[in-house]
Amino acid sequence: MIKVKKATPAGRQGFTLIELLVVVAIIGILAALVISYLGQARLKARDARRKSDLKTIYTALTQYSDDNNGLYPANTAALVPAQMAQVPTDPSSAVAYSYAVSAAGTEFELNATLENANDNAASTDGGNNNAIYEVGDDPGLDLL
Ligand SMILES: [Ca+2]
Ligand SMILES: [Ca+2]
Repeated sequence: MIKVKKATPAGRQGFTLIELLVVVAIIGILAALVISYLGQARLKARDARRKSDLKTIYTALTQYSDDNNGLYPANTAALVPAQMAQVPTDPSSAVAYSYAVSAAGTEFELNATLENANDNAASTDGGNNNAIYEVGDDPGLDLL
């Protein structure tokens, strides 16, 4: 038979089981909060990287167009090596960002999928898809 000693304020020997459970629960809650916060921070960092990548590719496409009579390439791989050493890819999937060029080659659109559902950049970019972050010189951004 297990004897449970009653804790008294005077002459305590240690923590009661309840006190230990409360401490463990508090540590668990704090750990969950920290992990959640770090996850959010990393997610936002990846989204910032996606926006920056699209800006970089946009600039390279503009340079390509300047060098090629105002025409954009059929794919972003054509930017290497003259306009950029390497075309950036999505930080999570390492897949190339979606790119489309108009039939005449005079307009383009670039897309990235953002992870942060609270980021309104995808719905305020002027494009035709509120779930996707779109940039380009196509006025309605409706090539993709
Ligand atoms: Ca959009
Ligand atoms: Ca679009």
